[in-house]
Amino acid sequence: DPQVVCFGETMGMFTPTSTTSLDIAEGFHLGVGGAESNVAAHLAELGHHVAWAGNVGQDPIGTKVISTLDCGGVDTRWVNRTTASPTGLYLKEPDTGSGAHVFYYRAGSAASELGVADVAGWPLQSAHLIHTSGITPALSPSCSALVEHVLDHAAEWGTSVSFDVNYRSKLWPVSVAGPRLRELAAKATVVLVGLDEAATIWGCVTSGDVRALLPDVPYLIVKDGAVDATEYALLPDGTRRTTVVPARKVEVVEPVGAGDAFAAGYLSALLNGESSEVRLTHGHALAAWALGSREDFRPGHGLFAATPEAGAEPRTTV
Ligand code: KDG
Repeated sequence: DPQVVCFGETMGMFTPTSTTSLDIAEGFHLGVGGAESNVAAHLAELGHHVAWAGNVGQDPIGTKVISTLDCGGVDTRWVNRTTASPTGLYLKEPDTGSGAHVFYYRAGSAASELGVADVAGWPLQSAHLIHTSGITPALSPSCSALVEHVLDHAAEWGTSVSFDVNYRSKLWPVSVAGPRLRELAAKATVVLVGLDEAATIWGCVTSGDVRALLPDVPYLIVKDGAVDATEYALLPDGTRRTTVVPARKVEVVEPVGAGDAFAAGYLSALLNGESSEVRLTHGHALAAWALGSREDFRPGHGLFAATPEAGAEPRTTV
C-alpha cells in the first residue's frame, strides 16, 4: 500500500512553446499539472510509494493525466473516471515582464465532484501521510467537506495530514478563503505556507505572526521566498523548536510549481526521519530545481544533478 496518498485536482496544462503572452501564442505544449499530483510525482522520484487519488473525466486529457502520472511512478489505482464531467484545464502564461499568470477552465470539472463518499475507496488507513492543499476546498462545497472530513478523521485512521495552504485568488476571495484556510490548517499535522500568501490571506507580517495564528500545528513551515524557510515544531512532549534555513540563490525561469517541489522535499525528509535542518534543506533543493524549469515536474529529471548554479541573484518567492 502507498506510504503517501495525495489528493486534489490535476488538470491539463497548456503553455506557449515560446515566451509570448497567451493572446498571441501560436504553439502550445500540453502537459499536466496540479499541486498535489506535482508533490506526488516528486515524492515518487525520491523513491517513495505514493498514490494520487482524484477524479478525471473520460476524455483524452484524463487519459493523459493518468499516463503522465504513471510514467512518473505515481500509483494511479485510485483515480476515478467520471462520465458526466470533463477534466479541468489551465493555461500558464510565461513571465513576459509582469509575472507568470494562470487561467483556469475548471468550474464543474470532474475533480470538483469529489466528496466525502470518495474516501471510502482510498487507502488512507494504511498510509503514513495524506497530502492535500488549500486548492481542494476551493473547488466546490463537496470538495471542502472532503478535506475537512479527512483532517477530522486522520488521527483515528492512524495517519497524519500535510496541508499546503496554496491560496489561489482566482478560485475564491480572501474574505472566504482566509478564515476557511486557517480553520483547516489548524487541524493538520504539517502545514506549509508562503509568508507572502499568509500576508495576503491573514495579514501576517512575520513568520512569527503565522505561528501565532496556528500555535498548535506540530510542524508549521513558513517559506519566505528567496530569503529562508522556518519550521516551527511542537514536539509530543510539548517542547517547541524553531529552525531557519536560508534559501538557495537561483536563476528563476518560472516560479509556478516551486511550492509543490519544496513540499515534496520537506515531506520526503520528514518521512525518512531526518532532522529539521535536513527537511528544510531538501525543500529548498527541490524548489530550486522547479524555479529553474518551466515544468511543474518532469519524470526522471535527476533532481540533485539539476541543481542551479550558486551565485545567481535571488529573484522570486517560493
Ligand atoms: O502549484 C502549482 C499549481 O498551482 C498548478 O500545478 C496548478 O494545481 C494548480 C492550481 O490549482 O493552481
